[in-house]
Amino acid sequence: MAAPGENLKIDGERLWTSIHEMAEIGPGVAGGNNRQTLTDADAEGRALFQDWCEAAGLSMGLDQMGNMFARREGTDPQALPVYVGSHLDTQPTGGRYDGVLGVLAGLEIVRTLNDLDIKTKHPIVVTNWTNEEGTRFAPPMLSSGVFAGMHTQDWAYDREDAEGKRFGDELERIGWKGEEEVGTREMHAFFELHIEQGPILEAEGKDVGVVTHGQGLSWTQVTITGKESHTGSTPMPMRRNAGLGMARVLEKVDQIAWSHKPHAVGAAGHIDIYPNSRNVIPGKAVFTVDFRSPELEVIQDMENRLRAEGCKIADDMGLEIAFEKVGGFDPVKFDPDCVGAVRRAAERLGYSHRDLISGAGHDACWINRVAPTAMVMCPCVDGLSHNEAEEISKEWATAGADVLMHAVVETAEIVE
Ligand code: HGY
Ligand code: MN
Ligand code: MN
Repeated sequence: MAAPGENLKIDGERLWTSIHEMAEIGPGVAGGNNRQTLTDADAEGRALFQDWCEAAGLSMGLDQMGNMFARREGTDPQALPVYVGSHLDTQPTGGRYDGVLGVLAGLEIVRTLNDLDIKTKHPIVVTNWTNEEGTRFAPPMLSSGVFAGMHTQDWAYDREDAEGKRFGDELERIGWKGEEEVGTREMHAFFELHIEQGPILEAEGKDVGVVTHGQGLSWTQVTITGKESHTGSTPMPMRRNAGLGMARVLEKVDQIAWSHKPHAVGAAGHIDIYPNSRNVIPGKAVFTVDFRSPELEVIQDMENRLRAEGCKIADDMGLEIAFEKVGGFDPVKFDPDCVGAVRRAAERLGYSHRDLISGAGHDACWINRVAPTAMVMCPCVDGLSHNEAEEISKEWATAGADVLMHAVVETAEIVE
């Protein structure tokens, strides 16, 4: 396949402007974003994205999980499209670039090809996957997971947020539930640009990450039950303190992850304590343990040790403990041909680059099960993400989008 010329570049200024226009929707309280999935802010962001796609001459498809597919025709309508995208939903204290960079870089590719009147044999489809973050409705990558056949749609529709609202009802309420059956689309390939959300690229002074693998993820929700009682008048030996039990389990989570250094990681980001009153011994603690590793057997070992150690701690303290697997996916090896297209693009464009294992989960991790898939990453300042202070440079965004475009256009086959 003919490779695009090294002078084929996106319009970095236009991409940067679009990213910051999107960032005005669902603002956080500290300069980032709170555009959680299936909120009114998510609906507003989707509408803006749709407007931009239509202005770029794209036709929008919408499936029953709210996944958005904006199509640019190819010269061969029978050819399977090359998909490119990410997610527009954010964490409650999210940054402006996590997910958004990948969706809007896909749109920027189309805008650039339109400007230069470049045609490709395969259609190109810019994608927004619903609920990648999994913070309001667990698990993460929910809708790309349904698309890839990892979850049933009914199960996804029944996921509930902290207020007991159902995913299916909220999708209906915001008016972004489509007619199209989920997962029927066939892809020639899928590419996703994402910020690294880790420190490696910046520390090594590299412009681009060529993502060869994604580490696996395991989310176990733990419920510890003790007995609510007065913090003043209950003698220490009589206490059944669920909060203390949680603290001891979380100390074990840290030790388990460290025991698999340097790659494994473990922590709990979601923690609810009941009744959360200053003078009541906690009767219940509910928290989600997030374990990750590039090696499946390490993840399995960490899950098993969490259960064994947790039961021991609960028995010693006269507490009850229950475990529920609420999310997870195996480590991912991306498609070598697509990874090669990314690497060749970085070389052709003269961007410094290095192979990378993704520390975070992405929609590409699920789509890799149904189509040849690869990812491009750009650095982020101090490796910080899932924090409103998340920051990247326009140059990093531009380099990542240039590489993404070359990989997409080479795979979609330029028509001279
Ligand atoms: O959890 C993750 O890795 C992703 O950011 N949702
Ligand atoms: Mn993301
Ligand atoms: Mn994220």
